[in-house]
Amino acid sequence: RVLITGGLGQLGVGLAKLLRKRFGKNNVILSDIRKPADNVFYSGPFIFADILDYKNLREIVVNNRITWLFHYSALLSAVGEANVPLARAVNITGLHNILDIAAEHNLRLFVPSTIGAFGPTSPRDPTPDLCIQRPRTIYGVSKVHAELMGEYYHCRYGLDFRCLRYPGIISADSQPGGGTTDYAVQIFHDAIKTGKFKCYLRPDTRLPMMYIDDCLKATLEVMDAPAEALTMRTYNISAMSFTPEELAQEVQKYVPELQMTYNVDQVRQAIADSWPMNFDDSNARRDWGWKHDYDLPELVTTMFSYLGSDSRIAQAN
Ligand code: VAH
Repeated sequence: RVLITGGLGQLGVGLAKLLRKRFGKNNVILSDIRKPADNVFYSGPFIFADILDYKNLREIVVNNRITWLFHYSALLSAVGEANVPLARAVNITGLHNILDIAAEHNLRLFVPSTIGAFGPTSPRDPTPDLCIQRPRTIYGVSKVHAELMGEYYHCRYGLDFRCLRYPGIISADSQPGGGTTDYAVQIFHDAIKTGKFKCYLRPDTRLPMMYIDDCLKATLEVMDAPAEALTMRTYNISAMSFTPEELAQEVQKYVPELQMTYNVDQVRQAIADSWPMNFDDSNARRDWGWKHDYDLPELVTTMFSYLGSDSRIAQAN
């Protein structure tokens, strides 16, 4: 049985859909500290759980005979900077709870890391798997901690810990949770709704990005990989890198009237400027045959095929 923490976030619902196809609807349990919309209950089991409640988590794992755990509970980069004490509690103490339970009950544990686990002193173009990691956000610090602790528990206690560093993830049917890359999702909705988009990053800010289907595919592949194939426990995965300007040009192929304006948010610009520009994921491609399917044109085509590209403006005129 599978448990997904932080299951109501941008990635959890899509991951549950994929896993339920594979393992059966009732063998994949979503949990989160938020009350879900009714339809979430219809698509499979949901349990309200606080990642800081160790005893309750342990009961959930034992009573539901959990064998795989995907740990998505976290405060992302921008929201974490706005509430460091909560980010430290959820991203670090919450992670400790999960590590102890996973080691105690011999779970296969997936914890996502991020391009945000690197900082201004890391090589940025490209950023390899192994290099200096001195991130400047509580989110990044907590994710480096998760990588180091997961690898320690793997070496010391034999925990089957697996970790992928995600780029900014773009999805059509779910909202990102307060990160720095969220603009790349919002632009699609605003282009269709109003034909206007105000971007909080400079036009030339290059960041690694990935379509959600590639992200979920990589996550399942690394969890399925035979242990002997994994020369590492934490891998970069990459698909594309783009700037707001490049994304806008691609979006304007569908919404020509899109007006892009820039209203830079210094906090998120500083975070983005400290992150990788391009990701080197050669280890993942070598060890378990990782390869992405969606480049920028395919991403934009897929997003508009999902959201519909006949902008309200065109309809209104
Ligand atoms: C964020 N979307 O912006 C998340 C992610 C790679 C970025 O970690 O914080």
